[in-house]
Amino acid sequence: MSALVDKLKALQAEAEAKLSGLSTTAETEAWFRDFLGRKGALTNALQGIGQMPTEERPLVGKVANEVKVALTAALEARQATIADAEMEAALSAEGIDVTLPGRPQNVGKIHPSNAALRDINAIFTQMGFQVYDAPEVETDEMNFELLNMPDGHPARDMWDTFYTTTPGVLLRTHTSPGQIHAMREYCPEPIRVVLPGKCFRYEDVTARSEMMFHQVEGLVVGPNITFSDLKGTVVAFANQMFGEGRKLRFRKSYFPFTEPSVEVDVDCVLCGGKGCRVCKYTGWLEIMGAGMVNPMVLANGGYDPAVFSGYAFGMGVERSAMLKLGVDDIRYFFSNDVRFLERVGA
Ligand code: 2NM
Repeated sequence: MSALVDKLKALQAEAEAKLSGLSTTAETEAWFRDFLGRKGALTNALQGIGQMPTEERPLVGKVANEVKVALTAALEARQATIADAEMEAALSAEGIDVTLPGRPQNVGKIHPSNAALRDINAIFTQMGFQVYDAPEVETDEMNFELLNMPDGHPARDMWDTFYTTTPGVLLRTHTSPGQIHAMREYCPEPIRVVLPGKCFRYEDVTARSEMMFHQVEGLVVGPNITFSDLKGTVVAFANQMFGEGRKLRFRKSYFPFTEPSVEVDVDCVLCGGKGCRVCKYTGWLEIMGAGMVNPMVLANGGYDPAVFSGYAFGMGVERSAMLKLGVDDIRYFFSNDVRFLERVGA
């Protein structure tokens, strides 16, 4: 065994001992220069190889290479450990833990009233209806008189009304006054309009009635509009809104602005008509009122009732949404409880 081999082994042991005591990247760079660099200890030690007997040279060369490989690997391992430690130290000094998961952003949902309004509007606009926007603050004339309910008409009792301090000005009790606006704007052209929006009624708030709610009314006026048109349109709507294959029932009813008038029922979406708590064991759910527009109302809208006829319908948006979503209390819609939106929002 040559003395040079011993020297190389000793050099390796010394270098490894020093390396394990290092704690900064700068120190490992100095260590590299001292031991493995071009003017380092290893190169230095091999300077004497030229004077060695030829047969000993391969062994020394092999050992020198092994030492170099071992020290290079040890250096890399030490540098990795130090880099980790330096990163840890920097992170804790900054006080930011980049491995913490982000805080989830609350994503909003569409209010179920608005989702139902959009659904209803979409169904009717695809059938050629236009959406007509009308005021929420109205006159007694628009809300009642022109809809065939002069002052003192008993049908006014169907709507307990919010009056303002200005005589003759009120919050609309239905979107029907908007129909007068639409007719007057477009007559004598035929029209197909839907009127979505808020309505206000002075009522005791219960699970079934709020004092503010949304309605969608529809109106079609033309030269040959019949009850068959009304029926076909309502059937098409109900199948899209509540599911294909729905059964409908038209019951005679009364509204001051239509004649004849009907109430429209759909077979209960929950029990399929067998009878359950929601349909009060009748198998039917009431979804809208409708009828042929009273000639007086057509005339008030500017149309000649001898030439024009029309049908109209009206439905409660929250009512429809409750049936669709299985919500049993209308007060959830306007109580601003975010859990309701999370559960049934769209
Ligand atoms: C309903 C039911 C039946 C209706 C009628 C009219 C107008 F102005 F054209 F005559 N607008 N809305 C109507 C008819 C509304 O809601 C339950």
